[in-house]
Amino acid sequence: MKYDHKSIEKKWQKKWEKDNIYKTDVNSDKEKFYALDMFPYPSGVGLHVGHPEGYTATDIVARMKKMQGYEVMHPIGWDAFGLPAEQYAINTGNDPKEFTAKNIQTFKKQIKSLGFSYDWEREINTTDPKYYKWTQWIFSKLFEKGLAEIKEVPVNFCPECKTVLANEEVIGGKCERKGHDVIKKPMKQWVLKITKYAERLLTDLDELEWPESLKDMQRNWIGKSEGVTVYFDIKNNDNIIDVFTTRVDTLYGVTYVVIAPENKLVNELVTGDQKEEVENFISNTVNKTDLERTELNKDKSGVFTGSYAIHPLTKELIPIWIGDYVLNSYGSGMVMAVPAHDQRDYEFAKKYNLDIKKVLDGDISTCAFVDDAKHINSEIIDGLNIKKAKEVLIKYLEENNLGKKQINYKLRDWLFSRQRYWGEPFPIYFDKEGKPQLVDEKDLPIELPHLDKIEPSNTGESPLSNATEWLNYKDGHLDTNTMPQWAGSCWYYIRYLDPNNEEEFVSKEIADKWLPVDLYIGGAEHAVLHLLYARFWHKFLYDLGVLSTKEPFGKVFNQGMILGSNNEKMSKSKGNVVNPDDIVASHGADTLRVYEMFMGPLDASIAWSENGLDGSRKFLDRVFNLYTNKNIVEENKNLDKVYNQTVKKVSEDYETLSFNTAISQLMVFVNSASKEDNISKEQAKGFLQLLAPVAPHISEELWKEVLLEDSYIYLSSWPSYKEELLVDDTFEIVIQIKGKIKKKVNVSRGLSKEDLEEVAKKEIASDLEGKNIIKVIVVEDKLVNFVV
Ligand code: ANZ
Repeated sequence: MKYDHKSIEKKWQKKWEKDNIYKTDVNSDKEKFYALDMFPYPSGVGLHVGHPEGYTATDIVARMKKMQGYEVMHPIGWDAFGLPAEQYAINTGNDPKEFTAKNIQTFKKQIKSLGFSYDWEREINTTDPKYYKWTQWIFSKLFEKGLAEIKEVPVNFCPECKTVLANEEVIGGKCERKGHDVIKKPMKQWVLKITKYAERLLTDLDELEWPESLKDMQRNWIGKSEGVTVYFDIKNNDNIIDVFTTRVDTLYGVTYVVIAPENKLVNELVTGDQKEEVENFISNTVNKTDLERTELNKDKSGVFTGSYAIHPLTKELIPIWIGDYVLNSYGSGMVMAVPAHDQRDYEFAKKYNLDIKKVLDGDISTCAFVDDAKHINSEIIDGLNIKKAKEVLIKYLEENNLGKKQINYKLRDWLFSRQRYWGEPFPIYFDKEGKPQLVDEKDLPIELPHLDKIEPSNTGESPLSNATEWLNYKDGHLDTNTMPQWAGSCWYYIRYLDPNNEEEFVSKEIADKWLPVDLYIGGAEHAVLHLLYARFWHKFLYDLGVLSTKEPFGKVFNQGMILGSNNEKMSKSKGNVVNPDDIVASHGADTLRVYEMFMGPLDASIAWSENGLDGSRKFLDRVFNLYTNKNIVEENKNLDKVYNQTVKKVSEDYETLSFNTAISQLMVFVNSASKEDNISKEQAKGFLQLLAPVAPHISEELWKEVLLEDSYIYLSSWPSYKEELLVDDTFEIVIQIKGKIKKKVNVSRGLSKEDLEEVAKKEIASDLEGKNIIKVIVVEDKLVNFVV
């Protein structure tokens, strides 16, 4: 027998498929385990070696859980709407639907060649009307509950190409295609009110078994900040400047206030003599990104409005500036500036020669003093530290109606429409008065019409506005926007549970049994938005009463990146891309799986190595030889210890996703077994069962063809270990004469003191010859010392 991976892998894939062994019985009485992969976007370039990394990881756990007696859900599908397919279609004159269907075929073939335990009967595709019917349905519920609204929002617009651009298409303020300047253009857009869920999205993180770093990313994105809104009157103006501050204790150090260039108060505050300067300034800043505007190391610029605010406590006049470092979308879009104790204000004040007033006792000669200290120049809070000063001042401000406590979130409502073709249409029409209305539920799905021309139109309108006939609905016309790619991926893990249900998006009973997902593995690029959006929809569906769990994902893990062999990100232009098909052909799917799991910890980013790949293949060759060359016998106790250790370590390591160390242990066993003449049947079986989750094909081959087992290894029961066999039945003792070590020997456990003394005497008989033993000290399990 020869390890011919090609024929072995094909053979078993065919049989597994024919016997449908990976089918999930949703109604099974067994305990459930739901293993989820981030489903792929079926791009035109096919599978990347990064895909099988996460997929193998979930596959290992899913296979082990099945063998441990769980009913396992392990599905896959396609996140198939989105820009790249649309762009490709536009560039080549193809239809995105056909193009996507072709890509899915390729992906499917590639994924199947890797032998994952997917239940293909649950395959879903976000672009299938049978699927997006329910995406539209969820949207209609959001609309009914007032969580989806139309708002005028600035979108990226390229005046040269005359198109609206997605954020991903704007690179450094320029249109990705030809480098034109992109402007912001106000357009009517759908917005989902995720901010209503901000607090729950934050607090419920505490309960989740996610890496702390991942939770922190979500926390930072939500960005809860507790502070105070302080009101400033304006000289000769009835408006109020209400600033949000997290450092109200610095109020006495305010020397100017700054408002965002887009703030609605700007027009009212600018005095005649400042008008021209202000207009020039504003036209230069509105197109900068938020990041460019607020980053600490970026140059800050501003302009004086000509107006003055009145300090709420000292009644001093304070100049009102416009500054690009203030974001209109955060807080009130107005800031009280304390240059002595805020670095951004410090830089701004230095640049424009504004007053700097120190109110905490610290050094401000080169930069703002931002630490805690006693307050100075601050009347009622002099001598107090930050915490106490805040308390005193908040009380005073609240009592005198000069301010109030305030909680702000960085999280913004979710811009949910795109002026693009390749996405889900909205289940919305505009009636004769132009008011948005839900289409009747019986008319769902609103199918995406076929269009010959899918380019975004030059008014910035969605291409669907060209679908004249399709547009008509009742007394009005359908919405021409489409949903962003996030929509379909927000709830796909629910649809897998009940993919063919035509009555409901999921049967409540099935969802109750199978949610939450037990293990979710995918790339770190989705650590923030995808997980947050999915959690939002999940909580909304929970509130609707159609789901019973508050959170979608129990354990989440982000895999690292597989880099090119030159340690750089794999990319076509760098010529360092590895195609999994080539590896499957040259080394086999099992080798690829072992290799990717053995590269290092799952969350590390590691460079591809041909040597490493060859090493993994050699390991499988050794396994194959072991089983085809050694005799399988009823009993061989020599391997008891290493075998039991292997069962224990591999089971534990798979559970904690420590696949590299699990594979090391499998190698240790193979090394030990290779030195033996034969292997016991039980251990030969057990080892294959441990190997099968990583390398299912070779394990199945040896299981069936060498060990002649009847059932599939996937349907067998996970091996167990015996605690008492984990340790040696011998141990080492030290033999001394007058405290000097003479020899170390292994002796059997359980010997009495007298036995030990006897053994020791024999071992160093020559050293003791002619000597008079005065005393023997025996420390059990450790040493025998002869005093002569
Ligand atoms: C005065 C002050 C003094 C501040 C000081 C900080 C330190 P977080 O934690 O992010 O909520 N701020 C408020 N609104 C802003 C806006 N729209 N754009 C830019 N900056 C804004 O930060 C809140 C702090 O950021 C606020 O507290 C305010 O500056 C600024 F020694 O007020 B602070």
